[in-house]
Amino acid sequence: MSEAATRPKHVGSAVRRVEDPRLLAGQGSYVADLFPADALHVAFRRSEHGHARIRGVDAAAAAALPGVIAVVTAAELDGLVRPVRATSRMANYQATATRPLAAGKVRYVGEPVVAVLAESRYIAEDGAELVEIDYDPLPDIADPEAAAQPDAPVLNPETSSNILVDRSFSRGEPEAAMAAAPHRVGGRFRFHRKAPIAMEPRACLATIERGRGALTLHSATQIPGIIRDALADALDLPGHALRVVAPDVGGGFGGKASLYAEEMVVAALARRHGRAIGWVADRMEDILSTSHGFDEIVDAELGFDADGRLLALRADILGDIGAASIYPWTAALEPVQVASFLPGPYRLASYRGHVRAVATSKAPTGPYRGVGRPISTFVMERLVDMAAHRLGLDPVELRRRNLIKAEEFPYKIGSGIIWDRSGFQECLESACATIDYAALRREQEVARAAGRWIGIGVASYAELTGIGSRISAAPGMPINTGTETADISIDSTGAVTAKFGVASHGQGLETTLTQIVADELGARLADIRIVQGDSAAVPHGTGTYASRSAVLAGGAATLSARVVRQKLVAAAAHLLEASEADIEVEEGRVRVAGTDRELTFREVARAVYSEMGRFPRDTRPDLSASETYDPYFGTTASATHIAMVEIDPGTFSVRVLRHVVAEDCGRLINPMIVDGQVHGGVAQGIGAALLEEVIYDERGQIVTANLVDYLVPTAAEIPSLEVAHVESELPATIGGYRGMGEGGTIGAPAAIANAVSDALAPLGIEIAELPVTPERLFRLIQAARTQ
Ligand code: MCN
Ligand code: SMO
Repeated sequence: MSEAATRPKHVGSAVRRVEDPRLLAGQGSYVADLFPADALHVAFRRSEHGHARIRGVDAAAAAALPGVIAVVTAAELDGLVRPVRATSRMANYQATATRPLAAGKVRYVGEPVVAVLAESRYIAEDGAELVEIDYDPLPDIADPEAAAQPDAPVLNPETSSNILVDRSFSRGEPEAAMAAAPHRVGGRFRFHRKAPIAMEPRACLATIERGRGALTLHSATQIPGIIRDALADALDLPGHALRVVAPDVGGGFGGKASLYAEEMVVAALARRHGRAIGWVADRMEDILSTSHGFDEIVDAELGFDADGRLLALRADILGDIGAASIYPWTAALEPVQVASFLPGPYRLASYRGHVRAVATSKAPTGPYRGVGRPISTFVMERLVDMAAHRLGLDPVELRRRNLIKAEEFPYKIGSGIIWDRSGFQECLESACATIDYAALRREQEVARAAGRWIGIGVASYAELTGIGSRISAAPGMPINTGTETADISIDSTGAVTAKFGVASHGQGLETTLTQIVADELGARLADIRIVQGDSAAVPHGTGTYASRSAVLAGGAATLSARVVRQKLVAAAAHLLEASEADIEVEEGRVRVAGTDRELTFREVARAVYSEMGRFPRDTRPDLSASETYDPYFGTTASATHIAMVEIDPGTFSVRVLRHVVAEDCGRLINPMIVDGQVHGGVAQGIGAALLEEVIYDERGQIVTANLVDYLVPTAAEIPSLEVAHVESELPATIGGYRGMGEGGTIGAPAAIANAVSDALAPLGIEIAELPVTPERLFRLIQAARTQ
């Protein structure tokens, strides 16, 4: 290990975010800021039907509108852009195509059908309204359970049924162990669909380079590398003629982590017209057409003995994945993760999980912060609490008995996932200490005696982060997401540029990657520039999602910086006539240890690049490196959340009074950024627990397509959060980092569901459906009272 890695100077400290002076002063560049004055604008005419055949499109009135350049249907795009397919080697998987525009039929409200190209956004929108589409309504396929029936009408013509994925996991003796278990708890759990509401809606802008004809797509995306590779296929272009840039991006939360039809249309039309063409979603179309998250029905049962030892777990998961597979993740992404992570951080020998992903006439689901794990954690943590309740044990004590202990790692759970050493027990104890659990329970007693509905909820979880090629490549996805590359160089002015394929959209990666490069290279923070979000930065890179960037980009940064440092040391040793072992590098200077003989990076760089005579011809150095990191399996992050809630007996609204998170993300690169990530994640988890729900009616009409009907939490709903960090044992990843960007959203819904159940324990109510809105609570309480 290098000296810098053992004595980090910047890593571990709350370095102020280097991107903030730009972003907070309104100097950021988002896609909508980049439109050249002569850019053409696209507006989409979207389906108003959940499921219908397109009989015909009458574009005459739209085309006649002054300023409209073209009205484009699927047929016109045929030779210009090919559909792409999220392929997979999974058994029982039916692939569907991602098409630029609906062809033949529409499958959900909001699906793009016609693109109108015009001189301005206003004209494009007016034109889109003038398009007449003749529809022939088809049978409703909005209800997931009905859509899963063998005789249900089929939504996607290329599939034989609506079941796009059907998969089972089994380990141990699930049936026998369950039958023999002295106690069982179970139920039917429902987690409703969410929309990832980023501050900036989706947007993209294609420009054509004069002369060469190369295409650059600026997109509000998390995955510029994946979009580049997908569009290279769809448009049949070599990578050097197609660049995808994610400029400043105002949040994504998973909603910007897939390829979208609009990107295909905008790129294809820019090529056809040889002009800059762009599109910016408004809030309503963003809610209609950006991938939704979650949406599962889980029937689950947990078997355990009188000591509270967990023995067997069984679950049937039906994931409503919406109209089709999303590219490149497939329909398996969300529901299969529910099944994969359901056994959680517990010692549990027998598991059987069965998961089906069913297509319905709703917007496709895709990644959403936590992916599957907020649901698996909700279900498992509810079951664990129900078991504690059954045995009259404290929920913390039951967890303490079953959480995997330090000496039991690595531990393979029922779905085959292997947990490496992580602080499961330590997080539980740390959360209890931070919130003073015993005192909190006493406080609850007093409040209960006074008639208040106060509850305390605990939730523990584990997640796999920084996933490497072993897992990402296994199901045969179209693109490897398990590696990242860092290209680092010191230029002839001594400045450091570090280029990455990851794409920060709120995580502060410019800052944290700067910290790592500064430490490993011995450079000053101010000398380093991070280039990210650009497909041209490195030959292969994908982007930022799946809590991977600290591990993968941080690891690659470390590897490359170490090589550059070694080259710098070798060059400086030669210039200073010293041995390499005596050279120190710190704060942008190289020095012979214990002397005042030193050179700045600039002086070394000048010698290396311009004063050629100072080095023998055959040993002339360079000061750059491009290394790739593959963490192979990835590493386990874990946490325990404890929430205290109060239910208003008049309005049935739930207020979160306290929320503590104790988490293990290995070595912290920047504690302030990590805390901020936890805060944001918990806020989204509170939204999922109490407020947010995309609702479609039985005809597939969306009834929550604006921020009046779709409720996101505001500062008023979020308590002041308390976060504790546990560094159990550093994982084997380079740098010892574990990912954590999603964790807040994974733990919070379960903790709150347990807290609400605890508050209502005197009424015998167990929460099995989220969000637990005032209306749902009212009905549950009414039913309990009339029993
Ligand atoms: N970090 C750290 N020390 C660690 C681990 C992480 O300082 N031990 C820092 C990282 O350097 C990075 C941040 O914490 O600055 C998150 O790191 P990581 O866990 O690697 O996650 P990613 O950077 O890959 O971000 C993806 C993750 C996901 S999947 C979603 S969804 C999500 C999230 O990040 N969406 C977000 N956080 C978000 N934050 C904002 N503001 N906006 C979003 O859309
Ligand atoms: S849902 Mo995060 O972009 O993996």
